[in-house]
Amino acid sequence: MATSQSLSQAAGAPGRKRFFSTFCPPQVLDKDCQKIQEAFIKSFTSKDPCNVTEQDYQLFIELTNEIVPCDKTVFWSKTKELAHQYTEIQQEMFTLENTLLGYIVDGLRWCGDAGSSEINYKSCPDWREECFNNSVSVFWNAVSKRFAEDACGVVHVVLNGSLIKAFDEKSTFGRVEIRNLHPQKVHTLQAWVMHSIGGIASISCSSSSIFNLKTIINERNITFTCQDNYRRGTCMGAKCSMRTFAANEGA
Ligand code: ZNA
Repeated sequence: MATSQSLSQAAGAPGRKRFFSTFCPPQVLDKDCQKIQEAFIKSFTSKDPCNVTEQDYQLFIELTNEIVPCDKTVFWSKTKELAHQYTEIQQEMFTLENTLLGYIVDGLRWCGDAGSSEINYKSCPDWREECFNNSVSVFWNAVSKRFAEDACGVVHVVLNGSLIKAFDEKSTFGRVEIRNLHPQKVHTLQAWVMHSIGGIASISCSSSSIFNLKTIINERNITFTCQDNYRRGTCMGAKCSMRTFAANEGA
C-alpha cells in the first residue's frame, strides 16, 4: 500500500474541513470550488479502489472547464520539476498541473472503499504493484486525455535527455497525450530535450527514441520539431530565462 502523501495528510488530519477550504486556487469562486470538490470526491468514493473508470471522473472534468490559450500547452515526461520551473517563469505557459484539472491533487494519492462513502485515509493501492485501474492512475489518464484534446496551435513537451528513453511510449505522455492531440487543432509538436544536473547527455534530437516520437507524430499529420538544450546556459523556448537552467544545473 502507498505511503506517499495522502489527501488527509495534505489537509492536515482529521483535516476534512481544511481539505475543503484549500482544495482550489484562490481565483476559483467558493461556490464553484464546492461543486468541483464534491464531484471529485464522488468520482472515487463508495468504489473499489482498483476498479475506477475514466467515466467516473467525467463530471469533475466537465465542471473544471478551463481553457488554455493556443500555443501555450506544455507536456512533460520525467521532467516534472524542470517543466514547472519553466512555467513558473513563463507565466503564460501551462502544464496540466498549472490548470485546475491537475492543480488540485498534484502530488497526492487518494482512494475510496466499496463498503463506505468516506475517503480512505489509511491506505491506497500502489499503481506499480497492485492494480492498474486505481483511482489515481485512472484520474491522470482521464485528465491528461482532456488536457491533450483541448490543446491547439503549437504544443510543447519537455523530455529528459539524460535517460535512455527520453521518449517512452508507455508513459502517460506516450500512451495518452500524443494519442489525443487533435491534428485539426494542433499543427506542431515542439520537443525540448533537456539534460539534467550532473546527468549524462545520452539523448539528443537525433537519437532513435526521439525519432520514434517524430514518426508517431508525423503519422498523426502533425509537424514535429525538436530542440536540444544540452549545453549549459542554453535557453528553452524563445523567451526563456537563463535562471531556469542556472537553477536546474545547480552548479
Ligand atoms: N502530476 C502528476 O502526478 C501526473 C501528471 C501523473 C501522470 C501524468 N501526468 C501528466 S501526463 C503530466 O501533465 C504530463 O504532461 C505527463 C507526464 O506523465 P508521464 O509521461 O507518465 O511522466 P512521468 O514522469 O513518467 O510520470 C509522472 C508522474 O506520475 C510520476 O510521479 C510517476 O511516478 C507518476 N505516474 C506515472 N504513471 C502513473 C503515475 N502515477 C500513477 N499511475 C500511473 N499510471
